[in-house]
Amino acid sequence: MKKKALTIAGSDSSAGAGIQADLKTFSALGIYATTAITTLTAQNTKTVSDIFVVPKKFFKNQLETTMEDVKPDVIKVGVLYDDSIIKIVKDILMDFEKPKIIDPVLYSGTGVKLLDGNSYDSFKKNILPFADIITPNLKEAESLSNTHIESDRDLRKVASTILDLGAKRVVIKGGHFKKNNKYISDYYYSKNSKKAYRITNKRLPIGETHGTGCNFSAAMASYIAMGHKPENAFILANTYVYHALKYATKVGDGVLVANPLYQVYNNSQKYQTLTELQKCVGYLERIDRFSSLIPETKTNFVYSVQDPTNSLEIAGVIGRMTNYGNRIRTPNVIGFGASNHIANALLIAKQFNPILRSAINIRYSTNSIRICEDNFICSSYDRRLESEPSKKREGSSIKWGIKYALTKNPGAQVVYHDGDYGKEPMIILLAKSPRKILKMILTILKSRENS
Ligand code: PXL
Repeated sequence: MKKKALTIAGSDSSAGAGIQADLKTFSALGIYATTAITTLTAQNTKTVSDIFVVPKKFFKNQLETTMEDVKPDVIKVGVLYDDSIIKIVKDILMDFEKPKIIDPVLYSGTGVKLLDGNSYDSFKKNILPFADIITPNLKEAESLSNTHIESDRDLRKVASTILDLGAKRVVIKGGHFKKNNKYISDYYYSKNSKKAYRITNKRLPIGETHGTGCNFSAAMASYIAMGHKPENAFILANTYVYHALKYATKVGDGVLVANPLYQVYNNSQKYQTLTELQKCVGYLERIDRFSSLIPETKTNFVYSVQDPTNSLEIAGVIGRMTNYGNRIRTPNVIGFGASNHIANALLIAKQFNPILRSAINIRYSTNSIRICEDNFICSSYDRRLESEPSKKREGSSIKWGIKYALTKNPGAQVVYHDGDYGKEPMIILLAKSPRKILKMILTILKSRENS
């Protein structure tokens, strides 16, 4: 049965943090999440302009009605805002025997108070002791322990104060340490085992972000619900958030927001890309006389994810397609990063025409060129014009050539060159999808039949 979580937290109308971030993370990690909303915030990536605390009676009703039917495997607690909410949550935590992850949210990423100053003591007394894991950032750890943190040497003492207040484990997120540092560490301390762990990542050059803490604690809660040990959940959640931050997005004029759905989108797009290319390679194998279009240096056929950052995000045929009598043979294995040349050609072409996602190289002949010129937008380059240093750089000729040809004609669907000393001439077809490439190939073969 699917694992379930309950998140007790505030709504962030800009959807980078709070309930909205929690739902994205729980869903991305395959956990069904229910919600009990403590506060509604009116906010954007620059500020929180208003906060509405959900009336006590209604808040309680959300919790009771939801939990009576949908029984969570883990509870995650975020913004509580004031004592009226704290008391109700305390009663729920007291009776809940499964893991409880507490994110002691005191301020928004933009610096606005999310726990009323008069309610700190109540939070420490009524909520903190129920934490199986509590996840403060440096500022929150300072407030909870009444200790100023100067360097990471202070952390053990701070952690032990927080553990003495009743939490079983504490994860201190060190993201705000020494702003210029190249690295960021997160620290894990456990009361029972007396063990401590530290994970260090390279600091990403993205400045302040919004929603990181919520995504981290929701990821911890997800991995705990799946049955991971707390120290493993710490490692997994750290990796998860690192990716969410690496692909943080700018949705407004203020801070960036984390992108907890990055891996979901990326994996699903990669799967679609692979299966579609595989299908089209299968069709190509069945096209009569396609073998006559395979050049001496053989063919690669590539399909890229929507916005590839490098050739590893472009699928191709591992080992290239070869002609074999009048048929073709492909190893029939498609993989990301399988092509260097054609993938690089596509990457350059995308700079001129971003809708392009697929490419193939075929044998050069004057007949094929004539057909292409009659049917498609074409451009060409002369390899003899490439500078000597560029020629010497491995793999750079094709990049230079595509750039040259597309500068002349950015809408080109076909780019060709007629070779150089010891270099085979070549035609490259470019299109939105591998299916469009197949159509172009059928056009070329059919026209050759008729000529
Ligand atoms: O990131 C902490 C946080 C939690 N919950 C809500 C928030 C924020 C930060 O802005 O708005 C609702």
